[in-house]
Amino acid sequence: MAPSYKLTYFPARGRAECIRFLLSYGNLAFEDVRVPHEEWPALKAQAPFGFLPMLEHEGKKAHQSAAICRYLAKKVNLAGKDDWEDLEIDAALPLL
Ligand SMILES: N[C@@H](CCC(=O)N[C@@H](CS)C(=O)NCC(=O)O)C(=O)O
Repeated sequence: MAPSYKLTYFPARGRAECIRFLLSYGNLAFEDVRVPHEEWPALKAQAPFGFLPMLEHEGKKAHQSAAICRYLAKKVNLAGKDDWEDLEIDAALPLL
């Protein structure tokens, strides 16, 4: 069966690595698509905001690495236990 998550990014760690970590931590199988830079211009128009990373799941497309990480952190029980801990986690993120 095909993985239910598909992560698309460039052949780099960059803004996708935290997403890869969370998917792997949660044993959530995912297709790890790494678009060669020379192929990107032809695909850019299909990305929701014209940039990567993009996470696809059940026919939906998500963008913005921090938002994707928050979503996955909840899925794999790594989110804060309350709003204050969520704030502290967000504050620890680099500017994205
Ligand atoms: N705020 C976005 C920024 C995404 C972003 O800047 N992506 C860059 C790669 S790190 C990109 O897609 N560059 C190609 C382009 O803009 O055409 C996020 O965190 O996901």
